Amino acid sequence: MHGINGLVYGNNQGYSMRKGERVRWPILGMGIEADLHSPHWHGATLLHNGHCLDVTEVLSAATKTLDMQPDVKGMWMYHCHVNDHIKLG
Ligand SMILES: [Cu+2]
Repeated sequence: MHGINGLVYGNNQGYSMRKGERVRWPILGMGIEADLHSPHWHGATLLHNGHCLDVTEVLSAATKTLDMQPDVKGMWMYHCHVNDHIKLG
């Protein structure tokens, strides 16, 4: 199983934020050396070490801190792009 904030199979109820709000995303990868994750934020971009992105990679036992300031309203998907993580929840 693969989860976000400990929740699997689409049980995460989502995150809410306001347009223009400064949001910090701490990312932590867990698992074995084969567990690479590629979180993807639809609808907004983030800054990491001066680079603008909407998808990144995170290895097991690695962390990243990304900053977001949403500039549009809406409901956006957030998920991992690794195929078996999508299929297994
Ligand atoms: Cu993943």
